[in-house]
Amino acid sequence: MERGPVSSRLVVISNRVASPKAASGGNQGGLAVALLAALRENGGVWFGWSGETIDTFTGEMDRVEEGGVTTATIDLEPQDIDEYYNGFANRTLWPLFHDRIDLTEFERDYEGGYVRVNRRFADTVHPLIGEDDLVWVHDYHLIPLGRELRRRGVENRMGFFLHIPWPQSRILLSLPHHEELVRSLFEYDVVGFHTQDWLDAFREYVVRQLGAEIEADCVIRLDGHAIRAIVAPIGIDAGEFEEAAAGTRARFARDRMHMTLTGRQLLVGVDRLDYSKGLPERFLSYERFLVRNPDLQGLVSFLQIAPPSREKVDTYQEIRAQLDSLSGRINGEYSDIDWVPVRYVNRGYQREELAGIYRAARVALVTPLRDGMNLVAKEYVAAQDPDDPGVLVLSMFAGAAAQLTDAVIVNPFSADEVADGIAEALAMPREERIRRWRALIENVRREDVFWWRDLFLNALQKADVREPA
Ligand code: GDG
Repeated sequence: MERGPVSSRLVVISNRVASPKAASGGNQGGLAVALLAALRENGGVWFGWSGETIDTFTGEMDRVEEGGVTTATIDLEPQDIDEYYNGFANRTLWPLFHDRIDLTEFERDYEGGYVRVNRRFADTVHPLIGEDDLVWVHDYHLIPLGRELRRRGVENRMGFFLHIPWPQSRILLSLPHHEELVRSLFEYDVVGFHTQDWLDAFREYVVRQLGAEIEADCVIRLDGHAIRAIVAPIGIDAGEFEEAAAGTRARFARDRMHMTLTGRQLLVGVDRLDYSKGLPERFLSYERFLVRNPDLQGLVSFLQIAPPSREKVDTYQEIRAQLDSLSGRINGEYSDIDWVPVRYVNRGYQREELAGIYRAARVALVTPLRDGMNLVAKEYVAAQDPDDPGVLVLSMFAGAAAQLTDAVIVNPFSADEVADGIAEALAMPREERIRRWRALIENVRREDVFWWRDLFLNALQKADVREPA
């Protein structure tokens, strides 16, 4: 396989933009680190929404240049944010693509806002794209952006990466104008997914529903446009995370944890507060574990870190209320004067602190109901002590399960199975923990975020340049 970075200048476009300052301070995720590194090496632009609002859209960009990288952001109108971000992206596509048709809202205004903001993005970013630049668009917020850029005469190589799952056709069919949305993906040259499952679901839809033809292994043709549809599982910056876990700040967090654990085994979960992450199911599974293993009550402690997200969307308020009530009920029922079974924390921590908390935990519970990849699973592995590593309990419905096959794989919908998985993880002898962890860390190190980036960009670099329309 071809490795190594490509040489073209890059234009990265995503809903939000990572700040080079925060990334160099080690306070941003692996994705930001990897993309900023490529932008620094090749020069380029990262474009997106500033997170701010403005009364009337002007298309004026806030540009910050640093070390050959320009970050360029625009402000959006409150209506744009309601309809595009909180609307079509997070009330329609997110739940639908995570198999939650029951939570999906179909509103014409949302779709209108989505198209409008994609046009605004295209109008503003278009002049920043140089002749030989590679254009890399990220995620479900911006599916039609490629089409909008082509309409404005952009002939560059353009790639799209989907960070969330691709749904089964029967689910996608419920989206009004689904065909138009999916057809717009054929304006890119490369379309990437985390797993073969997501790619297969995409292929099934475009072949059966749109009549696309599979030409070669990963080349799909529709109406004269050929795209390369590839599997490119995202990784983490494993080296950086392993270092963070061994650093002072991590050690401090770990010591703080150990002080309160007084010999108990720690189970940890770290997730954005999102219904796709299977948090109520996880709490109930842990309760099932306590019921089934009365001798272990008082000897374990479950810490769930869940920083709130997308708070304007009601389904996110509902999941929060549900978890407040569940954690309260479980604690009310099982606590003792000197033991609380669940510590449920609605705040975020610094990355280094998280690394220390992961390392203090004998078991990680990563049990989403549906997840494009799940980076927490990989971070947990990277943070472990090689001589005494913990055990990853991982949902079969996380994209990460395709790579992390040496985890304890569970069905997150079955409280019994997850409870058994917890018991198995806690009872696992050290030799087996070490054996499994070595297999896991080997994958996390090899298929890291730089490997992912190069895999995608090499495929994109190889694409033929489009003929002018
Ligand atoms: C989407 C897809 C895919 C969490 N709490 C804190 C914190 N985090 C960090 C984690 C991790 C990241 O947030 C979450 O990444 P995930 O991959 O788990 O999930 P999503 O946010 O849903 O991401 C997902 C991903 O895109 C990449 O393609 O894997 O499937 O849904 O890095 O560590 N970070 C800090 N404090 C916290 O309290 N600093």
